[in-house]
Amino acid sequence: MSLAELQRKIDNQTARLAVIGLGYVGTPVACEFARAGFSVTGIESQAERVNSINAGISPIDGMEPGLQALLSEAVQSGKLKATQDYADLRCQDVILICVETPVDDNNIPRYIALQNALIDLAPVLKPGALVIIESTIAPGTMSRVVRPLLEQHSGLKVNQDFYLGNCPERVMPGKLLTNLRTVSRVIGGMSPETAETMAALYRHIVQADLDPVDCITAELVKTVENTYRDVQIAFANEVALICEAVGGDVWRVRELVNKSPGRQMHLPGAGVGGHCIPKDPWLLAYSVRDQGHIPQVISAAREVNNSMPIHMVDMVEEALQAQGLELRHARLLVLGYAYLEDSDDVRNSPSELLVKILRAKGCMIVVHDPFIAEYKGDLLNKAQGCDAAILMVKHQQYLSLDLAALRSVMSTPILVDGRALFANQPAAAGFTYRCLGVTSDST
Ligand code: SAJ
Repeated sequence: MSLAELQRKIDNQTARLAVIGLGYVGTPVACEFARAGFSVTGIESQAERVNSINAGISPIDGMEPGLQALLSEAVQSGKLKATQDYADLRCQDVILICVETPVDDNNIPRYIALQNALIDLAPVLKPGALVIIESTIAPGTMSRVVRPLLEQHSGLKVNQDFYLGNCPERVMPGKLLTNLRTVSRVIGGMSPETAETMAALYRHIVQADLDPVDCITAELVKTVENTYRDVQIAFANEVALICEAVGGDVWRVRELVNKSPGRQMHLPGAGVGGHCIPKDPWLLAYSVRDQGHIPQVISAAREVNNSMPIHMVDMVEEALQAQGLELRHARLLVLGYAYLEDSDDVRNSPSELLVKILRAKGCMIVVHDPFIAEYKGDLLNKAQGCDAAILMVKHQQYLSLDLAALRSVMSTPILVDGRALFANQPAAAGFTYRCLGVTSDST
C-alpha cells in the first residue's frame, strides 16, 4: 500500500489501528482513536489489563476525568478490543507503540520493552503499514535502534515497504484526555511525506498544533522540554539553598524576580519526582554519551534536585536539635508520599528517599497521604506523639489542617515545610516552623 492510499484510509477512518502498550499513554490514545471512528486493537502483555479493558473497565489508577466512560463506550461499540496476541497485528495499517522507556541505576536507557515490542511486531508487520513510536526516547534512537530492528526482523525497508515516525506523548496523569486533545504534538517522520500522513492521523484527535519535523527533531524536542523543566527547578532549588544560607526568603525573592520581564523562576521544593522529569534529562544526555560528551548543566541539575530530600533531612535534624532532641530517636510524621500534589502517583517520589534515609538514621516514621491507600487515615491519630511533621507534598487537604489540634497531639510541635504550603500560621500556633528556602532565623 502506498502512503497516499494509507492516507486515504486514514482520512475516511477505514485504516485499522493498533496500540502496543495499554498504560497511561496507550489507553487514552486507543480510546480517543476509537471515539474518532477507527477500529482499534490494543496489544498488552499484562493479561489482567487486557481483561479489564475488554470488560470496559479502565486499568488506569487515579482520577482521570472522562476516561472510564470513554473506554466503556469504545468497547461496547466494538471499536476497541484488547489482546495479548501480536498475530492480530497482521492486518493493522497503523501501529502506535506506547511502552515504557525507563533508565537504569546508571542512567542508561533501558529499552527492553521497546525492543520486545519491535521484535514481536516486525514478523507480522503488514507491507505499507505505518509504525509510530509515542514513547520518549533518547535522540538518535529512531535511527539507531527502532529502524534497524524493524527492518532486520521484518525483511522490509523503511520508506519503501513500510513507514516510520516518532510522535512523543505529552500527557500528564490526572489530565490524560485533556492533554491528549489540547496539547500540540511534534510529528517526527522518517520522511516528510510520512510526517504529513502522521499529521492527518493525529488531526482526528488533537485540536492543537501538529508540527511536522524529522525524527531527530521530535526526539530532541521531547527530551529537551522536560530537561528544561528539570534545570529550571534545580535553579530554583539552588536559590532556595542560597537564601537559607544568607538570611533570605526564596519565595519572596522568586515573586519579585518573576516581576522582571522574561523571568519565570520555578518553584523550589522538597524534591522532583514523577515518571518523566527525573528520567528524560538522562535520555537527552545519553544521546551524546558515545561521543564522550557529558553535558554539565543537565547532570548538575539532576544532582541538585536529587539532593533536596536529603536537605529536608538536614532541616529536620536542625529543628529537632534546636529543641534539644536527637534525630536518631525521633518519631516523625511525613505529610505526603505521592510525587505530585493531589495525585496518587508515587513514581520516583521524593518522600520515598526521605523515609529511607530517616529510617536508616533510626527514626520512627509515620506516613500520611490522603491519596494513597497504604497511608490514608486520620492525620491527627498518626501525629500522636510525633516530635516533628514534615510537609513533602502540597496536597490541597493540608491547607485546611487544624494546626492547633495538630500541636495538641504532637510530643514536640515542630513543622518542616518542604513546599511553603504554610505561611506564618504554624509559628502563630506555637510550632517551631522551618520552611525550605527561608533562613531559620526568620521563621
Ligand atoms: N516540581 C517542583 N517545582 C516546580 C515544578 C515541579 O519541585 O516548579 C516538582 C513536583 O513537585 C514533582 C516534579 O517536580 O515532584 C514533577 O512535577 P511536574 O509538574 O513536572 O509534573 P510531571 O512530572 O507529571 O510532568 C509532566 C510533564 N509532561 C510530560 O512529560 C508529557 C511535564 O513536561 C509537564 O510540564 C507537566 O507534566 C505539566 O505540568 O503538565
